[in-house]
Amino acid sequence: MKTNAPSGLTLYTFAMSHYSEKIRWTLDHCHIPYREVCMTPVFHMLPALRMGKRGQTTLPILQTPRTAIQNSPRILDWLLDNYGPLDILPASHQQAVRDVEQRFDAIGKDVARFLYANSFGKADDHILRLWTDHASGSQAAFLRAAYPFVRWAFRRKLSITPQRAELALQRITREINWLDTQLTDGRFYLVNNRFSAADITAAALLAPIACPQQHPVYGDPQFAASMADAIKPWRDRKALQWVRHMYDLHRGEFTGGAFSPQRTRLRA
Ligand SMILES: N[C@@H](CCC(=O)N[C@@H](CS)C(=O)NCC(=O)O)C(=O)O
Repeated sequence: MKTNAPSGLTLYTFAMSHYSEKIRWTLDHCHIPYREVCMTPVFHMLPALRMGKRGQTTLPILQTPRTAIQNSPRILDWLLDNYGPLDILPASHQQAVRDVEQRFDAIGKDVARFLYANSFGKADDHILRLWTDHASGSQAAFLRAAYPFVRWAFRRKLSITPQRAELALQRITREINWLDTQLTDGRFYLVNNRFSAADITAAALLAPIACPQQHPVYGDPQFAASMADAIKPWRDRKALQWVRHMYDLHRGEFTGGAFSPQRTRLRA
């Protein structure tokens, strides 16, 4: 790690965001100190626009002493430039790692679509609870009152229609098939037989489906139970077992301070 690396990093996330988990895991694994701020949907929009300066409202955003970086691949680039070399982004296999990263980043929206399509409006819809977990009292009250409208707006923003949900299912299945195929030759890690950002990205992006017990949101038995029927066709696939195994072996502690150690350790 570079000795002149900047300190004072703040990672803005949603607790349930799989792209946020990719960066959170990277920081934890690389022992880069940071503070995590879990934002509340809707209330994240203005701060994200202001910090990101790219006309986009997505999280994660990494706030550094000098700048703010939005978009997880750009955050990895910045971490490599400022804290490199990083064992998870080896120079010798950089392109192969980034190719796998891109592949799983590309289904992130499909995973979100699948998740919301199978949660919104169901009797055991946990989304409001998850969205308000880190909210202030007034934010939670607003979201509770406005939930039907926010849910509608969210469906529109993510294009959650029966057709798009079906397409999402097909695209996720394609990547699960790909991952299964990679693993049939007996390999354990996706690139160069070593744990890398390729494994972190694949596992983090599939965590909402694999429900690894260490995950502060998707490891929640209540959440897993609410998604059990939807996830059933994939649950025991080699690819998803591999995701849970990556969490078992490499997830380690959540050091950003947003989740109580008790909450994450209980399931570890
Ligand atoms: N390409 C982005 C995608 C991030 C993304 O889609 N984040 C979602 C949460 S998983 C988000 O912030 N959605 C809220 C919004 O777009 O306002 C990345 O890799 O960081």
